[in-house]
Amino acid sequence: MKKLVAAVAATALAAGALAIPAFAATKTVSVKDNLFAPKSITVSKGTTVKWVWKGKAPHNVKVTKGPVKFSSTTQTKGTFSKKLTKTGTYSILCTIHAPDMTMTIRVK
Ligand SMILES: [Cu+2]
Repeated sequence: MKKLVAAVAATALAAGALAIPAFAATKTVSVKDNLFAPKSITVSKGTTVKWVWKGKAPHNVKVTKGPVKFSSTTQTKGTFSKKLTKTGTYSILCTIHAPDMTMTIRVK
C-alpha cells in the first residue's frame, strides 16, 4: 500500500510539472469580524481563492481595483470562491466595513 501511494504521488508530481493548471491550488482566506485573514496573499495564476465566513457579522468580497472585477453577495456564513486567471494586483474590500476591511491579492 505504501508503495502504491508513493507511486501515485510520484506520478502526480510528474504530471503536475507538465500540467500545472490541472493541479491548480486553492488558497483559503478567513472572513472574520471584521478583517480578512491573511490580509495579503500571493498566488500563482489559476489558483482558486476561497473565502470562508467565520464571524457573526455580514461581510462581502468586492474587487475595487484589479485586472478582473468581481464581488460576492453580502452573507454571514458559507463560502465564496473565485478562480484567478489574470495576473496582477487585486484590491479587495468588504463594503459593509469600508474602508477598514481590506485585503490584497497578488497573482503572478
Ligand atoms: Cu465586513
